[in-house]
Amino acid sequence: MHSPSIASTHLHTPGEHHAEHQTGWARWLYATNHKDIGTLYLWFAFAMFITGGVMALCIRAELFQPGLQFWQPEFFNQLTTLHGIIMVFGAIMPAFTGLANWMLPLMLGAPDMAFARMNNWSFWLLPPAAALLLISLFVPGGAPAGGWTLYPPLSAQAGMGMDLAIFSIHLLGLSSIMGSINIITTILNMRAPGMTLLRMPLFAWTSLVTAYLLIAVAPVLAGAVTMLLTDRHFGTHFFNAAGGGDPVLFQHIFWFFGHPEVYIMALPAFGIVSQIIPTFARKPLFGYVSMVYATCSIAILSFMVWGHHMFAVGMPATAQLFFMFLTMLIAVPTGVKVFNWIATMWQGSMTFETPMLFAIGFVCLFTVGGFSGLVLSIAPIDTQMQDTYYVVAHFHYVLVAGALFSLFAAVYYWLPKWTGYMYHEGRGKLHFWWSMIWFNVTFFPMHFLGLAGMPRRIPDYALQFTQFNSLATVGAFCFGLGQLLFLFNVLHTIRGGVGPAPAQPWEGGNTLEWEVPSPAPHHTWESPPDIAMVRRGLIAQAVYHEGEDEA
Ligand code: HEM
Ligand SMILES: [Cu+2]
Repeated sequence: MHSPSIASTHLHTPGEHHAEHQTGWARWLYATNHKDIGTLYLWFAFAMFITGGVMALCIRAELFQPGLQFWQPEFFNQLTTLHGIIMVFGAIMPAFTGLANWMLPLMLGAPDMAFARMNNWSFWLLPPAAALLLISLFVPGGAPAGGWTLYPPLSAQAGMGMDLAIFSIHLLGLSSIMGSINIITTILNMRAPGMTLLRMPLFAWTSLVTAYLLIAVAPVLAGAVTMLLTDRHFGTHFFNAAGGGDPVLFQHIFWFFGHPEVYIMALPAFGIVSQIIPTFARKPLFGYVSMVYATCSIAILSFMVWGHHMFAVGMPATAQLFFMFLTMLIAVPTGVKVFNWIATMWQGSMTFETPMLFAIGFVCLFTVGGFSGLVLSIAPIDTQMQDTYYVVAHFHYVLVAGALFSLFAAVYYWLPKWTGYMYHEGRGKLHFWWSMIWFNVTFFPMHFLGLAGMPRRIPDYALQFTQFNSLATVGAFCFGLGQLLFLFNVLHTIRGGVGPAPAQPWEGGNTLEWEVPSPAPHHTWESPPDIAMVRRGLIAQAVYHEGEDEA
């Protein structure tokens, strides 16, 4: 990809050119190329997904039968806590950042992320953070066991594993903030000429809004855990009632972070699905601008609903009503999105390759999770359901069927671009159907368990909950096994798959990443794509009307 303008737009010292051709470990340690860093993020996230997944299976193994079979209750609580923290901060969030790194410059026509060296730091903070979390298993007192929400007084009294977790969260927060600065700057400053904000691919929009959310709330979490740290070691009493503090204050601060956090895991998924459905429906995304507004409305509303996690701590009825109605209001922009996805498919020439299957699976199952969320938002119902398995069912429909399925969709969608090879379609579909079936076998019964009153975060339970628990455990082990097929599919593709992929393997994809060869060369868009190319894609996305002037 050499063009005469390189010398003028791209100031290289000769030494830097050498750095770009580094191989072996140095290539990854000193990586500044957005594609290499994206790859690092994605593999890290996958390793964490397996780690957190093994913990989930340890939990489910214990819950196969009533009574204690495998773990002491203390260790069971460490398992649930670490599983939650690792999945949220180690698997889902880094995977989305990895995708943003890989795809944003390609989709926007930029040569790289705005701050390539900071990008390297954003990634390399993650492995030490993960190490701190895992080391906590081996210190006196063990890993944190107060749940991923780290509520005091449990978290205030825990052993030094909690301190390791707090430092780990500090590192993860730093990484997220740097990653977000990079994403925002890249999107705002490095788009190809002709691509105005309201003509960007939707994945860029959701990445932008997500990055703003992260910059707003990562410091809030950092503050909460720092206050916890000073309570534990430096004699403050923020959350200690005996010293005039209030444990409920922690909940307010935590959930002011925590609720936007769930959208940090959901919005990028919306963006991915909004790329994939138009491609395989061979139709432009229905209601592009309303999708952008819905994304922004969801982000803004997400700051005003944290109290729905605290209905049961005791709050005035007026506050309950406030949080209840605002929570329900989020169903409106979310409904707009679901409507638009369906309208995009409506009368489209659909085909059902693996990415499309995962995307449609996402829409169906995320809607189930959305409805159970709506149920929980009703304050008088939530006082019954709080801390039962209904909640566990709800958020796994949103996080596994939502975030994780959209990630699978994204991997299959862009794998040809990343590796230069096509994956095996039959095995991709097998991975989808296997995951779809066993996911539901695992988590659907949890609704019934919750409605029947089974509490979450317990290693043992009353006899009447046995059948549904055994079923859920069988489902979880089968689901877990199926993910080995995913790993196999990816490795098989990297090693040649079923053959070389063309630049544009999908008939209906119009965004800029399909204009570069497969695999995407190490350097792309060293000079921006020409305006005709940008416009061609935009017209196909129907966000550009011919005759409009370039702004
Ligand atoms: C797909 C396989 C998975 C299985 C079988 C699974 C299973 C479980 C189980 C059994 C619990 C404990 C519930 C309790 O006792 O309270 C749990 C908690 C949790 N899971 Fe998962 N999970 C899976 C994936 C995920 C993913 C992908 C996420 C993504 C964010 C996630 C996030 C959480 C969170 C936040 C908790 C709460 C932890 C806590 O209570 O502190 N899980 N999961
Ligand atoms: Cu919430």
